[in-house]
Amino acid sequence: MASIKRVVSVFCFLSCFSFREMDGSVVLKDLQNDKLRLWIEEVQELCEPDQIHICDGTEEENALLLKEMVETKSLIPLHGKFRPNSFLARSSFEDVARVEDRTFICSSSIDDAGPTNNWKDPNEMKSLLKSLFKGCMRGRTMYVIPFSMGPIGSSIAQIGVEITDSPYVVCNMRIMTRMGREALNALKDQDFVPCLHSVGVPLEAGKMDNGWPCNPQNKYIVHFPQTKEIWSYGSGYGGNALLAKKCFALRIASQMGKEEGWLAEHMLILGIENPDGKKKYFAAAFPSACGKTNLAMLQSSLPGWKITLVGDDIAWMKLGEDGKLYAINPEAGMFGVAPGTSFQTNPNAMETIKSDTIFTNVGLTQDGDVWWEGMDKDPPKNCTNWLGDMGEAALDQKIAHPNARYTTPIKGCPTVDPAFDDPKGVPISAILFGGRRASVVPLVFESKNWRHGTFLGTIVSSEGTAAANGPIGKLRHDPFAMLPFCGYHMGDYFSHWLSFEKRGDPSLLPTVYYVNWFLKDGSGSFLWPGFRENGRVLKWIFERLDGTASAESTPIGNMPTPTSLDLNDLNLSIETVGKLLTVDVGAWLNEVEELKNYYKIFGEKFPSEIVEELHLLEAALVDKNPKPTESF
Ligand code: TSX
Ligand code: MN
Repeated sequence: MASIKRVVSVFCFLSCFSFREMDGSVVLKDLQNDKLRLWIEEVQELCEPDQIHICDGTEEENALLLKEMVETKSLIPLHGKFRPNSFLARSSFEDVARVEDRTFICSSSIDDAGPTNNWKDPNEMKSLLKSLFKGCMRGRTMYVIPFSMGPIGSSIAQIGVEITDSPYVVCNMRIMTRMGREALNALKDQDFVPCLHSVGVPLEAGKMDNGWPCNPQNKYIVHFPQTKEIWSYGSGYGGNALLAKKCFALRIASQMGKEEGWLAEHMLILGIENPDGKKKYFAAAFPSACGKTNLAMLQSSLPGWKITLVGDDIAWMKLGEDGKLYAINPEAGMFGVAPGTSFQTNPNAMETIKSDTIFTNVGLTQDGDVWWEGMDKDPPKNCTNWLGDMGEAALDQKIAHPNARYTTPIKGCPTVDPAFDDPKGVPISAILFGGRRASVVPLVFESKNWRHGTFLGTIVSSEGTAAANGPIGKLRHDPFAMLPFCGYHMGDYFSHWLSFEKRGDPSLLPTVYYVNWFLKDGSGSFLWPGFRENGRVLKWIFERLDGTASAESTPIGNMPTPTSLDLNDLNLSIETVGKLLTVDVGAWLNEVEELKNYYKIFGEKFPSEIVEELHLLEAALVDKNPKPTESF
């Protein structure tokens, strides 16, 4: 049932058009939640929209919004034969990615935001935002989107409500979250996280919009961790506008987790079943451009080993009554990077995005299909690029923007895990950290205990590629892959992780592993085939947890013995295997110095336990070092 409702008495085509379908729709006076009703009224008064639409999440509502966006040229419908129920959006060239320098954590004290966040005084920021938002929705519809992060009714789930003036945001939020009447019903009189968003472009009477309104000079992505509010202005793109994702599910939720004793993490969740039908769940955190989404949807090369998808980006984890750590994926969709996605790198993603997908900033083929770099060899003839140009004008330009995206329902993935909707969540047996390292970090090693595992989270770092993470080859630290996403001081975040050792029986906590698919030989070739073959590393981890795979203790942790890691049919030379599974003591001693230096940025709040772990590592390395380095 479409839920278009005129709250303000302004004549409007949209509300008139759908009048007959309004009977069952959600209207303001129906809202049981006082905070929600008052907040909507407050925002209406501030933003002065022409009308209000409370979203019910139905097919009909979605179809109506999509139809409208096609009519206003905000969306291009793709060819029904190749991509049924799928659309292409082209953003402004000035609005193509998250904007970290315009992202703020407004805790009352600067010390609560820490050295890795931009901080502004919450009162000053609030008044600045109020002046920006004043009248910002004139000429537009204000959409109210109730959503649940996680299976509705789960004790780990949370409710949020996003108010936005972007119909693109509504349709994306419908894929990314459990959105609409069900979430509203679950809210009852409980608290929720208010997420206010505007593209920051009031529409003058009689004026038509361009396809992607935004306000590039005035972008603000603002979080109030104490009061659990999000205000976002000026951008319509991804993490800046779909406020349920990075803003709520990571920045605000990390603060909630600290207060309430749980974890909101930038992690995929996968299920892994061995040939005997025994099943475990792993969570994994990687910095960008390490193939996290590819791992989440992996098809293992090993016969009988089945990997299933619970989540590709975010995990919320809480201790269960049995003392184990349970995870839910708070999201319902994937907002994945399109370039590089192919039937070779991620066949399950390619299957998932065959229908019911919104593409943003990819190329458009002559026959109404999508294309991006890395999908196959050459672009089809006369392919329109992400800016809408073709031929002469498009020379020198990539077909797809490097940060082009697909928004697609997780349920459309052929390997979605049966427990995806389970309100209990899934018990996590292993947590994997990793990064892109051409040297130093071996293929896989195992932590000795929770504290050492937490230390491994703090040392996560990745080398820049042409596509991401700054200068090519330069090491960028990204502890827990949470650097841009922790809503409070990262020193306190490390302490919060350490605290789990004391919250219950530490032997029931997941075991932490560190992996690196990106080791290179002297000539710059990758030593490990990666992709489907990573299933072999997952198998070793699985069997370590079961006590059936052996390991050798090293200064950095436990590593596979040569025969415990299944390398059958890989044809790797003994030399290559040696390089993949060696601890380069000298290189690790340099790494220790690098870490000592890096840790300085966290100042007073850096936990002494992690310093101790670093010293233990150093001592173990020195013990093994055949030729002491100059510092000794
Ligand atoms: O996603 C990747 N994974 C994880 C897969 C589950 N990528 C792509 C990274 C960019 C997002 C990888 N790239 C992986 C990997 O395991 N490994 C590599 C490096 C690599 C690249 C190409 C080959 C091998 C390794 N190709 C051949 O050897 C033919
Ligand atoms: Mn992410």
